[in-house]
This record gives sequence, C-alpha cells and structure tokens, in this order.
Amino acid sequence: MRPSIVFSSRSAELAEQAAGPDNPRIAGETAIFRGGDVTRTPLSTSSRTAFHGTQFGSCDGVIDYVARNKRRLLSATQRFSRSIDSAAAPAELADSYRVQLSSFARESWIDANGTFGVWEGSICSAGLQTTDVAHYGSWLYASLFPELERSAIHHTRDHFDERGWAPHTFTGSFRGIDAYTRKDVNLQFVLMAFRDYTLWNDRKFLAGVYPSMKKAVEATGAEDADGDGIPDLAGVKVEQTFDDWGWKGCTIYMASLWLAALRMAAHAARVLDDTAFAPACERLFCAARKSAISKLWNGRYFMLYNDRGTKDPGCLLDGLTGDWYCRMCGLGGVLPDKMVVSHLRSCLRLNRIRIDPAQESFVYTEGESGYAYVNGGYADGRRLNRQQFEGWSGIEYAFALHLWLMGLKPEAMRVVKDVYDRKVRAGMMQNHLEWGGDYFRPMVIGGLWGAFISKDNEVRQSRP
Ligand SMILES: [Ca+2]
Repeated sequence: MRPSIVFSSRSAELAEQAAGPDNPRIAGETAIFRGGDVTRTPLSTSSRTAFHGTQFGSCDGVIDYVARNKRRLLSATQRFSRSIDSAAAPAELADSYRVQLSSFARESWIDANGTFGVWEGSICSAGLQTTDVAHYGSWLYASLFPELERSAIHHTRDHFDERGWAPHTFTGSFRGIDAYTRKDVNLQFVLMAFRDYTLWNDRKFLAGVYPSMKKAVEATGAEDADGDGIPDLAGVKVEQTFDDWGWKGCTIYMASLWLAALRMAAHAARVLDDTAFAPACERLFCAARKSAISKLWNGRYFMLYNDRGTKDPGCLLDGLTGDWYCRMCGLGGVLPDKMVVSHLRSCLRLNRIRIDPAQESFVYTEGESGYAYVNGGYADGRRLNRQQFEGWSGIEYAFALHLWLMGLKPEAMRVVKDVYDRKVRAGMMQNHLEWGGDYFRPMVIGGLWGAFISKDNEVRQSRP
C-alpha cells in the first residue's frame, strides 16, 4: 500500500533537521504522524486506529516501522511533493491543494476491516462519508488512493435501504445511519460510482455497483410529482446538501444531478448490455433536459427553482453540478455549452460579494475578509436564507473547476485566489470550516488539480 499521508516537502525537511543521534526516530515521523498521536496506547482500542491495530501492537510498533522504512517513506513523500511543485501551478492553487491533502489525512478513518471513510467535519455532529459531501470531497483521493475510495463507495452501496435509497451519513461509526430521506444522495451515488469506473477503467467494479445505480435512478425517478421528467422537491429543509434552505418543485440542482445520473446510467447499461434500461434512460434524459431549459432558463442563467409557475430567481453557484461531473467523466456536458458558460458568468456577476463582517455566519472565520462566491446570487441583493449568502469553499472550488472546464481559466484561478486570500487573512488557511472544521467538501479541489495537470485542456463539449 502506498503511504497514505503526504505533507509538503517543508515538513519533510523539518523532520530531517529534527533528527539526531539522540532522537533517531524523528526523521520521517514528522512527515507521517502528528505529534499528539505518538503514544504507547494499544492501537486496537481506538476505532480510528483499529486498522493499524491489526498490523502493529502499539504506536511504538508503528514508530519502529517508520524508523526502519524512513528512507523509503521520506523519498516517496518528497517525490509526491515535488510532483506538485513541478506542475508549475499558481502558488495559491498548489498551496490550497496541499492544505486539503493535510485535512484529508486528519479526517480519514479506517477500521479493523479496512472500511474507509472521511469524517465530514471535526468538532461537529456530522458523520462519516456523508454522501452529498463525498460527492465533492472524494475527488481528492479517488484516483490517488483507489483502494480507499473503493472501500467507501462499496460501504455506501451495501447500506442502501429496501426502497433503493442511499444513506445520508454514517453516524459516529460505520454502522449507524442517520437518514434515508435526502433527495440528492441517490444521484450523487450514481455520479461517484460512474466517476470511479471512469477513473479506474474497471468493468468489474461497474458490474458490482450497477444494480445499486439502477435502483437509485428508479427510486429517484419516482419523485417526479408533476410528470415533467425531473424529480421534485417539497420545499422543506434537509432535502438536499443546502440543508437549511428549502427549495420547491423543479430545481436546477436536482435537474443537473438527474441529467448526469441518467446519462451515466445509460452509458453503464450499454457497457453491461442492459439493453432495455439504456434507451429508457436516454429517452428520459431528452424529456428532462427539455423541461429543465423551458422551466428554469431565464435567458442568462438557470433559476433556483420553478414550482408550478412560482419562480425563485436565485443563481446557484453549483447549480450545474451534474454538468461538470459529466464533463470530468468524458461524457460531455448535460446542458448546452452556451447556456452553461452564461450561467457561470452570471455567477461571477451575482455571487461574488465582499464579505460583510457584521453578517453572522458559520463558515466565515473571525478576521476573514475579502471576496466570497456565495451559494445563491440575486440581482436585487435579497437575503432569504443563511445558506444563500454563505461562501462554502468546497462549492467555490467546484465552481472554479467548472469555470476551468469551460475554458474560463483566469476566472477559475481568481476564485482560488479569492478563497486563499480570505483564509490567509484570518489565519485559517489550514482548516476550512463549513459544518465543522477540516471540512470534507473543499477536498473537491483534487478535481480541479486533476483538470489543471491534465494534458486534455480542451473544453469537454456538450452532446446534442
Ligand atoms: Ca417534476
């Protein structure tokens, strides 16, 4: 197994400098472990370290292993770090990516059976591998550590309920589940599973997750209350990832997820010779796309929702989340390129705001100032809901990724710099808050990093 924790080359240098004849173990350890973890506590007593307890008797055993393998571990860590340096990325992007790798190390859990998950947010009531947040954060490690993502996505698959619904989060352990009521999680499962198939080019993996992908699509399709081909929301909170902000009827977030899930399900069905399901998904895709455009497009961007004619004109920063997912998987966008670019440009105009320090908010830290790209932009500046005028760095990075994919590269890098500057001013660059610290969602920057270093810099075109 590759070293699962990587810090910057500076950490490794400090470790080397700290090593000496009286303290030979320090070299290498600093690059792998936080100091507070180094005790003689038997590893098997902690769920967080139970996996290591199957390999070592105590932390001393781990330290001895690191000391014996110091040169190899350090060399691999430095090689990985140099690969970030050699990408010639803007400093803000490279640093922001490194920061999320560190958060990933701090929030990663693996049990004695090797079940892997990321804690949603520290010092918080959130749980492990929250599906709607993993939708974003899993982009950091799905290609770096496929064995970890494989464990996580299989664990979610293995805990669907009898209706064909994916769990929301694993509460405090890998056994507890809080709810099966979120409307977006099924679709996010489909997108992640298909993304993994694409990254790994693994037909056997696809065959193993396909029955759950199909159930997820069928169960969510039954939520279409008005027959327009798009699953509806009821206008209550805790239905989707913006869970304090109720949306009603036909919503752009669900529509874009749904279009992506249908396209991916159709593609998977063709790969696996499910000859009836593929054309059914393709027909539904065409109907849903037509409805999304006729109900939500206002000539400049896709509105937040349209509930039987009652419209919310909000411009949602990651409203087109299914579009960038499909483009990242090589399937093209789910909506016309011109509309997608126009939506993103509208976000640049309506959602980029200077933070108001007087505005109480979860996600801004004391001392944070500068520009945020808030979740919901309104031309008249109205404020309807707390989550509307918060800038979640995970959503901001997803927006940057979408800008990058559509060829708006300077704009994408400006988003990264705006977030970076804001966090640095507050001294909180190393710990992004949302619902808890070291939050899972900003790890989506791994997708932006992947797109940045990709040789395929062409805009991933929409299909007709
Ligand atoms: Ca509908």
